[in-house]
Amino acid sequence: MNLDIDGEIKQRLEQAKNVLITSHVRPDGDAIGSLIGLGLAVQQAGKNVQMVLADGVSSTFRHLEGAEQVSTKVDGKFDTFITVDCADFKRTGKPFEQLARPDINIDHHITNEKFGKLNLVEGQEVATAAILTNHLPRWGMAITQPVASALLTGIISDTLGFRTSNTTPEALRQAAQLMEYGVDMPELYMRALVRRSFSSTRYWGTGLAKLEQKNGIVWTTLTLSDRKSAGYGGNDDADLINVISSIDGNKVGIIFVEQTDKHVKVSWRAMDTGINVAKVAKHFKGGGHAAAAGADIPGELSEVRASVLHSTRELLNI
Ligand SMILES: [Mn+2]
Repeated sequence: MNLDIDGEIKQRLEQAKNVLITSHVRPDGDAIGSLIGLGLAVQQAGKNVQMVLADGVSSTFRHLEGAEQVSTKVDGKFDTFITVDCADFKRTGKPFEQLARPDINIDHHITNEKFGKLNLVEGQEVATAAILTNHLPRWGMAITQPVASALLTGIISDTLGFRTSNTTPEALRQAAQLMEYGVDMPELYMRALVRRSFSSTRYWGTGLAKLEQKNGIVWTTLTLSDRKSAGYGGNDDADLINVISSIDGNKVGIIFVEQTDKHVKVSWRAMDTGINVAKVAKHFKGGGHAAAAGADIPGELSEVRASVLHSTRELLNI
């Protein structure tokens, strides 16, 4: 029988006994929500599930049921390996460096490299969690309240609360459908997007104090010592990019986050429709979406910043 992608994934999951699921480093709400949503659904179907994230679950998302099961190391045997919300296999991080390519790759990034044996890549969906909302029932997997909470968190996070330009009526219908499972949407919304820790707010302060703008680009830089002095434990921008990209009078927002091993994590946001920042991210071997993209660029902070500002202007004609 010639199966379609849903048929093939369903069959693969039915045969599975021990399932390993992961997502990308510095996981956002969609990475975590998709991982936990799929993980719990597969578990409820009677499989052993290992949910692993190289960087673990940040405190922002630890309220999700299932977050306590997420580990940072692969432990023991598995027969089925799944990645979610991961455009590039290398972005799974260190624990996965020696592993063979995954059996199933589920993602919504237009730059996805289709590195899985089975690839469910839907670039028009607002979140990987939105893909799972549609497909889990087709694989015979039940959406329960904890699964719905995790998936709704993914949709809320990637659409920044339904305000990104790719938000569709379909995304609102998916969210409404997930709410029907008794999910507390305002609470999930507050947790994912509004509530902040004291240290991450201080960290924002250091980034905001260094804000610069030139030629339609607005940017800031966060260093290792900024994190130390703010007492911020993560190695990301604490979503400051979403504040940067709300600053009027610019076309592109960029944030530079210094990393320990001599590289810089760069995030771009397009603030004008018609600008595709994935193009410039791709130039630096990163990826993402037209409106939001990122890359890990080796080198010293000031050099990376100069090169990125130059290429952003040149490649995007701004
Ligand atoms: Mn996503």
